[in-house]
Amino acid sequence: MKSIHVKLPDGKVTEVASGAKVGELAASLGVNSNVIAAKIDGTQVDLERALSRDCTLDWIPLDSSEGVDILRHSTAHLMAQAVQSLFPGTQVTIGPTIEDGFYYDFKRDASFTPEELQKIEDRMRELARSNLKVIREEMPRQKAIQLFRKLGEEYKVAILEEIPDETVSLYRQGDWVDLCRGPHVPSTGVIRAFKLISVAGAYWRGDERNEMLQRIYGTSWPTEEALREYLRLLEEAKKRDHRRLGKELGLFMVSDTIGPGLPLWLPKGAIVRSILERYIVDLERSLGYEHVYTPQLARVELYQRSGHWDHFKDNMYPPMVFEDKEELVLRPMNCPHHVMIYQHELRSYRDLPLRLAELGTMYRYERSGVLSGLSRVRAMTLNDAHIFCLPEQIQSETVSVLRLIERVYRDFGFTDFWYRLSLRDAKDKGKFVDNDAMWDNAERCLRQALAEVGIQYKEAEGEAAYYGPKIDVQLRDVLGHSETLSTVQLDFYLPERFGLEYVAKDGQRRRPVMIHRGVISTMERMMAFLIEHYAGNFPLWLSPVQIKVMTVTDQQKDYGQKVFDKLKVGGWRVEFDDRNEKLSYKIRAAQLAKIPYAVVIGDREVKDQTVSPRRRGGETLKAMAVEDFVQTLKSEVARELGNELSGSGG
Ligand code: TSB
Ligand code: ZN
Repeated sequence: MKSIHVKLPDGKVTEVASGAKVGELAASLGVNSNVIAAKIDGTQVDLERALSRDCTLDWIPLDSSEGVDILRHSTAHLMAQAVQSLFPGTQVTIGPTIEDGFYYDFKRDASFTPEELQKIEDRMRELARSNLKVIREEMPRQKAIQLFRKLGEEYKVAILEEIPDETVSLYRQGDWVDLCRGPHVPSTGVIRAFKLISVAGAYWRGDERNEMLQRIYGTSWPTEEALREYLRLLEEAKKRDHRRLGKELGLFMVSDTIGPGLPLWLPKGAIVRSILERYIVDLERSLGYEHVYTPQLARVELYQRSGHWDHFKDNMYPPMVFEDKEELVLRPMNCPHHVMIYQHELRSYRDLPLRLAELGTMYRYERSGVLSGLSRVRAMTLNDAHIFCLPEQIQSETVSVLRLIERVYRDFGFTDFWYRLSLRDAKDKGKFVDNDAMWDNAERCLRQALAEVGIQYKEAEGEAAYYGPKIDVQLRDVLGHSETLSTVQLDFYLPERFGLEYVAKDGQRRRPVMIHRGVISTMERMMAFLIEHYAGNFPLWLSPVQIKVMTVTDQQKDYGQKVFDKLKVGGWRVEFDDRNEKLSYKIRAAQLAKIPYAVVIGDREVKDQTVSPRRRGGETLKAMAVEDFVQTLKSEVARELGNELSGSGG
C-alpha cells in the first residue's frame, strides 16, 4: 500500500499508510486523549478523516478555542436531535456557534416553554450518555435534496438548493442526520457540560418578511467548572443588564409605536445625560475645543461628496425626496457638516489645529437583529469632534486625545478596557477607499502615537472607518465581551474629497489633515455602559437623585421640608418622602432606587436641628447640621472627580 508523509506539530515527519485515519494516527502516537479533531494543512477535519496525501497535521484539543467551537457546534446538533425526537414534525434550519455558546433555529408553530426546554436538556443528557458515534458522510447534492425532502425538511432543501458544490456532507448520530460541513466531536459522550439558556423568536434568514422560527440558545464547555463559572457570570450580567435596570430605575424606555432603536430618555435618565454632556463639554472647552451646533439633515450631495454614499450607504436611511426635486438625508455622521464650517473661512496655519466639537445627533440604519437597549441604537448623539490640523501636528493631537481618554476613564473608574488598532481589509475595495500609500501613512502615524503614550494594542483587520484607520478603545462587560467606546480616527481622505486648504507659512495653499474622535461615545452607548459598570449605583456626582429626605412621623414634616428646601436651593438633586409609612419601608424604597443618601429626620433631629444621613450601602453617619452634611457631600463629589470639578455636584 502507498505510504504518505505527515508532518506533525512538533516538526517531526512520520510515515503512515495512505487511508489511515487521523484518529488512528493520534492513538498510535499516544496523543493526549483531549484531542477531538485535527487540521490537515490548516483545514479542520474529524478524527475519522482518512489521510490520503502528504500533509501537515495539527491537533485540536477540546480546551482550545477551535476545540470549544467544535464542541458547541456538536452540542447544537445534539440539541436538534433531542428536539426532533421529542417533538416530531419540528423542522431544523440552521444552528451556528456564537460567542460563549450556540443556537439552533427550529420551525415549530408553538414556542418552547421552560418545561419543554428542561425536557430537551434531559433528552440531550441521555443521548450524550449513550455516546453515539458521530459519522460524516458525503453524497451528491441532488441525492441529499431527495433525502431531506423525504424527511420533510423543507428548510434544508432550500439551503441545499443554494449550495454551489456538487458534493455535500452530512453528519449522522444514531438515527438522526443533519446537513453540515463539520467537523464534529467523535462521539456524543464528549459533550458533558452544557445548559440551555433561553428561547426567542427569529425570522428565517433574518428577514422580517419571512416566517418566524423558534431559536433556542445554549452554552457548552469543556468542563463542569468552566460551565459553572460562566453561569455565575451570566447571573451577574443579568443583574447589571442596562435594559432591566433602565426600566427599574426609570432611566429610559423604548416604544414600539415609535420604533425599534429609537429610545426615549425619561426624566431621571435625562438628568444623568445632561450631567455627562456638561462634564465632557466643560472638559473639552478647557482643552481648546470649540463647540458648534449643526443640523441633522443635509442634501444628499453632501454625502455623495464625502464618500458616505459609496461606502456607508447600507447604514443610512433613504433620502426624503421633495417635489422641487431636492433630496435630503438624515446624517449618519457629523463630519461633513464640520467640514463645511472649516471651509466657511480661509484658514491659515496659525488657526490650526482647529478643534470643532459637537454633541452631534445622527441616525444609522442598524439591522433590527443587532439593536440592543441603549448600546446599539438607530438615533444617537455622539460626543464628536473633528480636529483639523497640519501634518506635523498629527502626532501631538493624537497623543492629546489618547490622554484625554485616559483622564475620562479615570473619572468614571473604567479599568477593564483594551486598545484596538483598527485597520482596513486591503482586499475589500468596496468598504474602504482605495489608496495604499494613504493607508500606510495613516497607520504609521497612529502606531507612533500609541508608542509615545506607551499603549499596548491588538490589531484588527477590516475594522477601520472607510476613510482611514482608527484606534478604538474596547470596554469589557462582566462576561468579557467588549464593545467600542472611544475612537480616534486619522483621515487624509475627506480633506482631499472636499479640497480643504490652509495658507502655509510660505503663503502656499496646503491640505490639512482630519482627526475624528469620540471620547464618551454616543450618549446612548455611554449610558448603557455606565448603568452596567455601576450596576445602577451611580456615584454621587452622577446620581439622578442624590438624597432622599425622610421623616419618621408626621411630627417632623415642617423641619423636614426646611431641610429639603435648603438642599434643593443648594443645587442638590433631592426628593422628600413625608409619606405616612414606616421608616424601614421608606429606607428600603430609597435603597431600591439606588439613591446614595437617605437623610432621616426624627424627633431628636428636630430638637437638635440636625440630620442623620445613611449611605446607600447601609452605613449610618452621626447626626450633623445640614451645613456639615453639605460639606460631606461636596468632598465626596470632589473625591470622585479627582478634585477638579468639585462644583458640579452641588
Ligand atoms: C468619531 N465620524 C466619526 C466620529 O467623528 C464616527 O462617526 N465614528 S464611528 O462610526 O466609529 O462612531 C463613533 C462611535 O459611536 C463609536 O465608536 C461607537 O462608540 C458609537 N456608535 C456607533 N454606532 C452606534 C450605535 N448604533 N449605537 C450607539 N452607539 C454607536
Ligand atoms: Zn467624523
